[in-house]
Amino acid sequence: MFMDLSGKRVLVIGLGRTGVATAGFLLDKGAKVLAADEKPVSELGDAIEVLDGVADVELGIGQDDLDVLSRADMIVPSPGVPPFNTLLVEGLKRGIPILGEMELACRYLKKPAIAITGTNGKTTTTSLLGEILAHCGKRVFVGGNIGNPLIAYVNGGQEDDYVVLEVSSFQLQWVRNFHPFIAMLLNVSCDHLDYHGSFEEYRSVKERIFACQGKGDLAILNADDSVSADISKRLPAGHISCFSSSSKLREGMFIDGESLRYRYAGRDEEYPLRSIRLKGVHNLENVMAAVLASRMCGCPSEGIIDVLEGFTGIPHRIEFAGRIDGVEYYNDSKGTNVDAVYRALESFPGPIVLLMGGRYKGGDFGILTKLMKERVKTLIVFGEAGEKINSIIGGIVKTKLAENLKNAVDMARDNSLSGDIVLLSPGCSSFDEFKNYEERGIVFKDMVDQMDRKKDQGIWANSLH
Ligand code: UMA
Repeated sequence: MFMDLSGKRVLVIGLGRTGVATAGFLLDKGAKVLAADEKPVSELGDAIEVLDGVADVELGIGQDDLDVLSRADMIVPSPGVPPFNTLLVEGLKRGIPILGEMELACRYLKKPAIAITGTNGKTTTTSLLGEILAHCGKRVFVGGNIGNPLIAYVNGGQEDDYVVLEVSSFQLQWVRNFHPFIAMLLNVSCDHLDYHGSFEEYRSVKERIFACQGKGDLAILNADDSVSADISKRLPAGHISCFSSSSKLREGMFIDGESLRYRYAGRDEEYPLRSIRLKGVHNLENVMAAVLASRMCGCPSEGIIDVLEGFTGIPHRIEFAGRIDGVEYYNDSKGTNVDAVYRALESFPGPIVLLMGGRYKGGDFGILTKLMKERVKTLIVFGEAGEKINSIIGGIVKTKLAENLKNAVDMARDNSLSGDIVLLSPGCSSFDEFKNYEERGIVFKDMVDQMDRKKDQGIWANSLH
């Protein structure tokens, strides 16, 4: 499936992490790169440092520069470039091949891939699985949506035993030949409707993770998820393993009293809940998915338990940010959709001061109503989506409107008492105020840190409660 890229003119759209890595790969293969971005060249940061002045790279192509299409033999859009992008729509009309970065990379991948998708839990499951495999003596590359583009990996020596990939719906948008020998779908709920246009489209894009699997491959699914149940009826994989947090399965993995139980082909193994340090039922689902995959790769259960005992999660996902005057602050900046907020709320009995806001990207906030009534004492909405969230769920509990994250954190401090949880779980993307969810999470943690220091210096001790 290798392609002869030598001398080909390839239009790369988007010059972030993926675009820059893709351009590097293409240049190594002898292609010419036509590099387009919606931002002016002066704002391209890293891309300029790497690509400016390089022979065979044409920079400064705009998003509406349709003339470039007459010179392009192929298009590689970055994951964040939506399918309705003008260059993509017109390129498709003109019959120019469009390959996503994952598609291009998988054609050069020599190592077995394990791919993880789902609306929530992808990053935790990917990191955990990577750690288990490494602990059990396997050489492993962990990449994809988690931050290291696969295209950069396939440009190197590929010396690992396994490639573990977090795969987003954006990365599945333009794949045809992507073939992981283990593919998993953790759950599917409303997300990224601003990109995919409809839930149906989002769901069908997610399903592409399984499309090229065959008899020798394994599909891992969540038995509690109705969308996955539907998908399971038409899977090409020869083996299917399921996990469930709500019912006992004849085969697969499920919660059984104080353990996770794994039953498969006569085997019966237990993973004690007390050895798992991650919070929340949703994380038990992530653990089960990672265990199923790692057992398939030959990792022994003792080695898996060792890792579970030390694994405390990933940054920005219900991450403990500090404790000030008995109030615990949690950073869930990666909770950028409604389902993630639901899962974060499930993880704490309350009382919770909940911070939601950012840029609205669709989703049914109404599903939070019941849990909010039970657990949230104050809702603080902020940013571009603040008014909208307020209009949908604002009346359910005491609600305050903040202009931005900083005001929201100040309000949270003033509205919390010892024993409360302050939870930033925005349910929206960060792009109205920040570069990405990581930056938002770091800013939140810095604010908590500052608060702690001010408290130590007695700066606002008098204004407290
Ligand atoms: N751009 C355009 N036109 C557009 C949109 C973007 O020109 O219509 C340009 C931007 O100006 C920018 C560049 O494209 O210069 C950014 O490209 P990108 O958004 O694809 O971002 P990358 O830096 O390449 O990072 C991507 C993933 N980003 C997205 O999917 C939005 C990263 O996932 C991933 O870690 C990285 O590739 C490596 O694989 C981030 C993410 O937010 C973490 N993912 C979403 C999520 O998890 O919900 C899917």
